[in-house]
Amino acid sequence: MPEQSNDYRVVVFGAGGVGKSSLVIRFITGSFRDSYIPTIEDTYRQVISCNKNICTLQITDTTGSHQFPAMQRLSITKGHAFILVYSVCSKQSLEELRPIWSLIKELKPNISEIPVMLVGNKCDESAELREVSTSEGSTEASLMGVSFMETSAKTNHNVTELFQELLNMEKNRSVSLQLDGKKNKKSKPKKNKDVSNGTITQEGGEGSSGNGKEKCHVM
Ligand SMILES: Nc1nc2c(ncn2[C@@H]2O[C@H](COP(=O)(O)OP(=O)(O)O)[C@@H](O)[C@H]2O)c(=O)[nH]1
Ligand SMILES: [Mg+2]
Repeated sequence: MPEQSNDYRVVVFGAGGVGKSSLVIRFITGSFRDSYIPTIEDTYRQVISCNKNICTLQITDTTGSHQFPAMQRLSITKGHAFILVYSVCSKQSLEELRPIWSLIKELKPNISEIPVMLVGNKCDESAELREVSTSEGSTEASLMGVSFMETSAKTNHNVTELFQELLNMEKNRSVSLQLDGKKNKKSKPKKNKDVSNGTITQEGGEGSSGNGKEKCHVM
């Protein structure tokens, strides 16, 4: 059987210093740090639920360099979705995404079915520091045939949206983050099961996506 495991694996690529770790940490923990700690490769996990199944959103934060090609190939092979990050303050960081994008296309023959987001991070930075305009970023994404978004891990702009959009692009399974659409904390006593702070919500409920595919929620 081809593995359609309980894991949904997202891999984050980009040059060193563009804010990959900051984006992932912001998404997972809600915090931001100003210091720069070079990453080799870290994987963060977030429990989500797919209908009645518990599954894991695995986010792999990679190193910016090409020091570990074997690791890079492995992450690509295992990845279900990709985030390609550059800094809007560095044109070079956008250019540096080219080789990894070529490698992704080489290793994923069905690339058109795979969610990929080109992300211009650090959009909070002042206009003078910008080297890549929003329209340049967006044009680049169209040329690549992928989606585009500008983010700031620092101000938390578009961070959740980034992951949400990416999962919304998945066509083979219906994975989506529903962080705000549902008040699944403790606020609303639910008719059905509602495993308190873990909050497994099972019914398709309000935003039911239509085509009868599974719906996944963050827990
Ligand atoms: N202004 C600004 N700085 C950021 C942002 N994201 C990350 N940084 C800073 O950029 C540096 C590199 O971030 P890091 O996440 O370690 O980059 P990585 O090498 O791509 O993982 C750190 O000093 C961060 O504080 C952002 O959205 N805006
Ligand atoms: Mg890092």
